[in-house]
Formats: sequence, C-alpha cells, structure tokens
Amino acid sequence: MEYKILKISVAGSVANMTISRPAVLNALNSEFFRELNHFLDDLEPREDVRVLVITGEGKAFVAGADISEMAGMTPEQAYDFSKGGQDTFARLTKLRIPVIAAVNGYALGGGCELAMACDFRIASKMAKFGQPEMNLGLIPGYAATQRLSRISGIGNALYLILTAETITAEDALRIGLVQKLCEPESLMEEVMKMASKLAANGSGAIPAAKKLIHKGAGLPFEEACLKEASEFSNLFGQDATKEGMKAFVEKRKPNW
Ligand code: CO8
Repeated sequence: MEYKILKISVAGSVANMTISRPAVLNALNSEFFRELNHFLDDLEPREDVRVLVITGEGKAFVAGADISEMAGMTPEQAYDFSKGGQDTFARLTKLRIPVIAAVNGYALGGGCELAMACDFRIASKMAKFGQPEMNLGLIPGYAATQRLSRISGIGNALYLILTAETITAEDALRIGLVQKLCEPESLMEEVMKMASKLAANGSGAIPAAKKLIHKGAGLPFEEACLKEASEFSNLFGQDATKEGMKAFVEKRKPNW
C-alpha cells in the first residue's frame, strides 16, 4: 500500500511512524485511520520489531480529529468515526511491543487521545496538551473520557475535558500525562535512546508486563494479581528468561 499520510521506517528493531499532514497540523481524517490500520496489520505479526515510536511532522504532534471532515457528518457517521477510531487506537494499546509517543508539539483532542493510547509519552518542553472538544460543542470521541481519568485521575480528566483548557508540557508532566520532558531539539534523540534500551530486552517480559498493566486496569485487583502470577510463571518456561537470570549469576550481559 502506498501511504499518503504516514511515513514509516524501521531501523534495527525500532519502527518509526511519522504522521505527516503538516498543513493541517496532522489532523486525523479517514485516510489516516485507513493507513494506520494497514500499518498495524503489517506490524502485528512481525517479530523483528520490538518498539514502535509515533511522532508528528512540523509544529504539531496531532491537533485533533479533522474538524473539516467531521463538520458534515450525520450522527450515524459520527458514531462510526468515533468507534472506528477507538478500535484503531485500542490496537496500539494491545500491540505486544511498547509504543512511545514522541510528542513534538500540539497534542489536542484526538491527538491527545492517540498519545494516551501509546504506552508512554515523551514530550518536547514546547508541546501542548488538551481536550478542547467542548469549544466545538463536542465531547472526546476516541476514549479520552476513559483513558485520561485512568492516566491522570478523575479530577484532572474532568478539569481538562470540561474546561477545554490547553496545558503546557510541564503541567502535563505534573499530572502524569507525560513521563519525561526533553528540549525540543533533542526529543527524537532521547526517544530513540529509550527505544533502543527497550529493544535491547529480548525476553518476553516487556510484552507480558504491558499486557498485564493494561488488562489489569479493567479487572478486580485479585483477579489481575492471579494473572500476574500466571504470566510470571510462564516466563520461567522461556529460554530468554533463563538466560537473563543465568547472565546475572555469571556477572555478564544476557545474550538476547
Ligand atoms: N482539523 C482540521 N484542520 C485543522 C485542525 C483540525 N483539528 N487543527 C488545525 N487545523 C488547520 C487550520 O484550520 C489551519 O488551516 P488553514 O491554514 O487552511 O487555515 C491549519 O491547520 C493551521 O492551523 P492554525 O492556523 O489554526 O494554527 P495556529 O498555530 O494558529 O493554531 C491550534 C494552532 C491552536 C492548534 C489551532 O489550529 C486549533 O485550535 N486547532 C483545533 C484544535 C481542536 O479543536 N482539536 C480538537 C478537534 S475535535 C477532536 O479531536 C475530537 C476527537 C474525537 C472525534 C470522534 C469522531 C466523531
């Protein structure tokens, strides 16, 4: 498939996906979702890729869903656009490998929701975050009412969604929406350093931990802990885990 919006590259075991519609601040339209689904179809079965990095071209990460496309929608079309977007973003959360959002600029509305569907957000100090849908007479439609409260707490989700306020990267860090801030010019270097570190872990432990953390959030505590014990024990049947512990005992790096 020929991509018009996504720029994809793979270097070693790190895949990089850049959203490129800079003239409209990378606003998310139907074509974007078609391309992202296609890219994920290709990525999901690949075992050589261990980390995915998502960023935006130009001054925005993503400034939201494409308002020009949304403006003419019927309620039925809006439902499909919302549900389709939720399902696509859920594929990122369910991906085996960690997904890093490298937030280079505006992450608003659907852009903030895309960043939240990634496993963590590393942001430029110049980035801005917000859920400004109220200004359009809307509510978020790609799961911010649920993900933002889980990531940053109900008070912060209510505050950001009901006031439609755009916040600085420092404030996003303060409420746990962002995990790390970087100087704008070193964002990608820092993100790639983190990606390489994650990719160097060739055991099944990262996918296991990712799955447990995301799935466990929706389960009763004791049930989720049982799943943890089960995944923990599964790892003992894997050569990579045996090698990880053997390497520690032998005072060397694991051979993954
Ligand atoms: N959709 C379409 N076009 C956009 C969007 C967008 N979300 N954001 C910016 N653009 C366009 C502008 O219209 C402008 O186009 P043009 O040059 O043709 O006039 C171009 O991008 C550059 O933007 P600005 O000139 O406005 O740039 P500024 O630096 O002055 O301002 C802002 C930057 C503050 C980010 C401003 O562009 C803005 O407020 N954008 C809209 C932000 C917004 O409201 N986002 C939320 C959208 S709603 C949403 O995401 C809901 C998600 C769930 C959907 C569920 C499906 C039904």
